[in-house]
Formats: sequence, structure tokens, C-alpha cells
Amino acid sequence: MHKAETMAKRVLVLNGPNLNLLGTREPDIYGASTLRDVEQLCAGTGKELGLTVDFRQTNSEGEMVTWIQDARKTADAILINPAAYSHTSVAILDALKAIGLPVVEVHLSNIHQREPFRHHSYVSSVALGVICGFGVTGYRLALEALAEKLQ
Ligand code: DHK
Repeated sequence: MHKAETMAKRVLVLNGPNLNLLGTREPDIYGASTLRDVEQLCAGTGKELGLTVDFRQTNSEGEMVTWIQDARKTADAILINPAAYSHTSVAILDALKAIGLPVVEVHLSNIHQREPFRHHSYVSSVALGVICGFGVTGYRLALEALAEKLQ
């Protein structure tokens, strides 16, 4: 087997605006877990699945776009919770299209049960799949789906 085939697959986990406030932000909607808890969940799940996880959060759309562009060289797949940018950002959609890596989209809340402006996500059109409404468990489910896809 070639060396490249034995190397752990790399998943870039991206979190959008206001997710740094998890734990204190509208806990009835987003739950009690902090972003640090989500990071630890992803690290633990990644270890079980043999994935390398790079976990990040930004409040800036431009930074998110740059991270997605850079992922061409540093990642095999992307797990993204674009947060509010899901509903507004053609730039993030275009960046994901440009790099062509497999993408799974996660939302903590069930966006379809919420205000109508949250029902559409630009990112969904490029995602392999979308997981919403399962809170932080959605991140674990998304990593499992990506691990299977990357096999
Ligand atoms: C997080 C946000 O910050 C919202 O803007 C989205 C998403 C939903 C979530 O459920 O994780 O509408």
C-alpha cells in the first residue's frame, strides 16, 4: 500500500459567527455545551474514527472564505456549521464550490422549525448531507458520515 493511502484523513471543522458564545447563548435553542465541549467531542470522535480534526471558529465571513480556500492543501473534507452565514453567504458557497472537497453541513437547532429566513441555506446545495436539530450530536454524526465517505 502507498504511504498516502495509510495516512489519517483530515477533516476541517468550521464554525461560524456567534458559536463562540455556545453555552451561554440562547441555551433553550443551542443547548448548554460550550464550543470547547464541541471541540473535545470532535477530537474524541476523530480519534475513534482515525481522522485528524482541525477545529476552528470565526465571526468573520472573509476569514471563513480564506480558511475554506486554504483547505485545498490541508484537508480531505469539511464539516461546517456556517451559523448565520448559512442563510446569507454566496461567498462561502462559492469557496466551497471552488475547492470541491466533500462537505457536511451541521446546525445545532432544527432550522426548519424556526423563523422562515433560517429555512434556506446556500451551503446545502454543495453539501453531501445536512444534519440539523440534534444539538452537538450532529457534529459526531457528521464526522461518522465523512469517515465513511473518505474510506
Ligand atoms: C446557528 C446559528 O448561529 C444560526 O444563525 C443558524 C445555527 C442556526 C445552528 O443551529 O447551529 O440559523
